[in-house]
This record gives sequence, structure tokens and C-alpha cells, in this order.
Amino acid sequence: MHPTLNIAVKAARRAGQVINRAGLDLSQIKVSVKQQNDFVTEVDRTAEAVIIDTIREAYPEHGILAEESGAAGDSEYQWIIDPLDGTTNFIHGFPQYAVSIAMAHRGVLSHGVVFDPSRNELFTASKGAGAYLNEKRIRVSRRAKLEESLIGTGFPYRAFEHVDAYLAILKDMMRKSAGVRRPGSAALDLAYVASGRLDGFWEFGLSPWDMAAGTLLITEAGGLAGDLSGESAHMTTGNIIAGSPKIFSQLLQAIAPHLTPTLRA
Ligand code: 2AM
Ligand code: CA
Ligand code: CA
Ligand code: CA
Repeated sequence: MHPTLNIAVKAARRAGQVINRAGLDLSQIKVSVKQQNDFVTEVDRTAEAVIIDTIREAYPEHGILAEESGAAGDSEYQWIIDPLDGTTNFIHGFPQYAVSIAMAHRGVLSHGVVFDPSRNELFTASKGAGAYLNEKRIRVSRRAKLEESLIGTGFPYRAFEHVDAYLAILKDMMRKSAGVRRPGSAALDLAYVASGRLDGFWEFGLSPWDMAAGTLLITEAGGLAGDLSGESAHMTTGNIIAGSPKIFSQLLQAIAPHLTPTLRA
């Protein structure tokens, strides 16, 4: 394993310990509201601190972009961190949440980890070296038809101006796919696309830390992740489509008729 990926894994496992320990007694967790529908807990902050400490110890000069503490450091190496993706699930004891850590060099994703602490599932990828679940190599699904595909998504919870377009797409997807799932942790959903548990995924209004590690997992597993025009600007636009190459293009096609000018941009 590349030494940098190793640091990412160490950080993710430490954060996972924080999350698992706190998960033993959910009644003790104090929840604060950042804005409507956006919750944060001490667990998010402690997990993030543990990750940043681990990275800083190994790479004091690297830059960091993390959900709860923002951006710091100007470097050609940038870490992109979501300490707990799926906080709403975590608060409710709904076991679908993950730690997401990625490292980019000059804007190119080099290493990524998505760790599901409730199942002890560790998804890892390094550029050019493939994607893994625990020790096993993973690939995106081989399903070729949307009608046989299980598609993951996330509801808009903030960008409410996109709700109508979103619902029109959802309605189409209900008919055109084998099923739609809304698990609630975008980072973990992308890891599931990389490992073939989901055949495709779409969501609007995400942040870079939700998608960075998952994007590398998918491309290293032979899949595609992109924005709503099929280009690779999803980390900037926040709108993502992902899947095996075949399902990716069918998702693009299915979504295209419903795009509003703002979504198309
Ligand atoms: P978070 O738990 O790190 O905030 C789910 O679609 C994605 O949106 C997750 O990555 C989740 O990340 C984020 N999100 C934030 N608030 C949410 C909410 N109230 N409902 C659903 N997702 C939310
Ligand atoms: Ca959050
Ligand atoms: Ca998140
Ligand atoms: Ca988070």
C-alpha cells in the first residue's frame, strides 16, 4: 500500500473508533443545527480533529479542506475530508454512514478512503493501482441495462430550487430502473457503485468532501463519475452522475430532458 494511502487509512480508522465509541450511547450525543436540515455533533468535530492530527503529523505542509473546519494551507497536496458522512443516519442509529478522506496532487485525485465503521468495511483506491474493499479488488457492476440496475440517489435537502427537476428524474428512474435506493451517505453510496452493489448513482448539490474519495474509488474500479453533461466537473458543480460506463451513459440520457438551465450549467 502506498505510504500516503496508509496514512489516510490510519486516519479513517481512528475516526471510525471515535464514531463507534459514540455510537454505543446515542442518547449522550448533543446535536446542533448548522442550518435547516443540516446537523452537526461533537462526534463530527472530534472525528475530524483526529483525522487532521493524523495527516498533519505525517504531512505538516499539506493543505486541508474539511467539512467542519474549512480550508487551510496552500500546497499542491490537498486533503479533502468528510469526517462523518451521513450524520443524520448516525444520530438515529441507522447504520449507513462513513468517513471519507481523499488526497489530491495538483487537483488530481491520488488516494481515497471510504470507511464504514459500523460494518468495518474499508474501501481504498490509489490512482493507477485499482480499488479495494478490505483486501479484495473491486470492480463496478457488469450490468448493461438500466432496467436491470439498482440506482442510488440522495434527495435535495438544501438546493430546494432543484426539487421539481429532481422529482421528474426520480419518477422516470422508478419506471426505467430495477429499483431506486436513498441510503443517505453519498460517500458510501459512491463506494457501493465502485464495488458493484449499486449500478449507478445521481445526486445534486453535493460538496467536494462528499465525492472526492468516492470518485477515485469508482474510476479505479472501472466506472465513470461526472457532472450532468458527462464532463468531470462534478466536484465543482456539486451535481454528480456515476456508474459503470454503460449505466453512466444511460443515466446521462435519462436525466438530460429534465435539466433546467441552472442544472445544465
Ligand atoms: P453529511 O452527513 O456529511 O452532512 C446525502 O445525500 C449527503 O448530503 C450526505 O453526504 C450528507 O452529508 C449530506 N447531508 C447534509 N445534511 C443532510 C440532510 N439533512 N439530509 C440528507 N443529507 C444531508
Ligand atoms: Ca454535515
Ligand atoms: Ca457529507
Ligand atoms: Ca459530514
